[in-house]
Amino acid sequence: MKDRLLQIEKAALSEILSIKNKEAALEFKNRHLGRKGELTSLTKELGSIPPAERPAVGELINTIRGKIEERVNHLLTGFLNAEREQRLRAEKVDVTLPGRYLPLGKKHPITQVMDEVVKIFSGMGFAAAEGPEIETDYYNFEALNIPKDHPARDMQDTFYISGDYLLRTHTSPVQIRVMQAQKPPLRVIAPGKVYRRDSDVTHTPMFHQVEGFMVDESITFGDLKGVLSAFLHSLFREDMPIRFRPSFFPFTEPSAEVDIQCVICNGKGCRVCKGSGWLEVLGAGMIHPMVFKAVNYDAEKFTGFAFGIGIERIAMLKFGIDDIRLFFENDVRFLRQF
Ligand code: FA5
Repeated sequence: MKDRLLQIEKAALSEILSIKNKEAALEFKNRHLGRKGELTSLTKELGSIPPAERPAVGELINTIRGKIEERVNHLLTGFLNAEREQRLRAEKVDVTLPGRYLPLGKKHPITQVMDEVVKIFSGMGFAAAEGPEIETDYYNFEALNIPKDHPARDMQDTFYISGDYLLRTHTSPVQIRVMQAQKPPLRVIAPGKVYRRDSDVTHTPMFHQVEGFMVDESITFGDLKGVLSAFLHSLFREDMPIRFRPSFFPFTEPSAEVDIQCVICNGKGCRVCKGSGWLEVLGAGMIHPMVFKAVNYDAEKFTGFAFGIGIERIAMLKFGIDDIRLFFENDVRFLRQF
């Protein structure tokens, strides 16, 4: 038994010298020191030798086990250290390398203009409201004094869905929804998407409007002019010439359209303003008594004005864009300029 043990020791210690990596070291350790290893089975055989020899043999087994264990653990530590060092070297960050360029996203030009318009009106005390894009005939037309078969329905080519439902053609139905829910005094703006069967260089089937209205006991056309002039001068420039022109909307009386001097030719007359020197930017007027009737407001007591701004139109003028469809093609070469 003693000879066998010394032989095992010799073989194991010489094998250790040829171990080249962690896997081989683990396999070696398991084979010699594991539960099924040679030394373990010899320990089990201790019972078959004379009792007097057992302590000495037992001690020898432990000494050999200890020696092998110490050598192989030393080897393993070396492999593990080398492995860690290699990993750290691979993870090393070169802080002197130039950074990777991540292009910054920006707000769409229409959103930029929309935000600016809302900000100017918020500054004048207007609160924002919203309404649904799928509307009923009642809110989009009827309550706004446009009964069925009224020729004014032709002013806005409508996308009908089914039955009474349609895609709203303007943000004016939000006037009705807000006035049904709240009592004057009111100062509200309602930004949102609207839809019409329309498509050319100044019209798209989906576009954005900002509705605005103010209702109280003594609101006059002078207030309308004051608020809209202040708005346009703030949005464009302080000395921008503007004009109010008589117009017609079934839900306002009197009605007006507001023009600004053509930003392309500065009023001299060009292709964009069709030689007039002026560009229309919004519709407005004093809220019609029939609209107040629809929301149960006392038209003898309250007056108010309302307006609707076409945001794409404003964006075209602000940025000098001559085809509205560019805003919706999502060509990043175009969008990157804003
Ligand atoms: C209206 O939609 C009225 N609701 C505005 C209003 C509100 C008047 C409150 C009085 C009181 P109009 O159809 O003119 O009006 O449209 C308003 C603006 O939307 C136009 O001046 C124009 O700038 C813009 N617009 C109209 N159709 C299109 C379209 N297809 N594409 C892009 N912009 C459009």
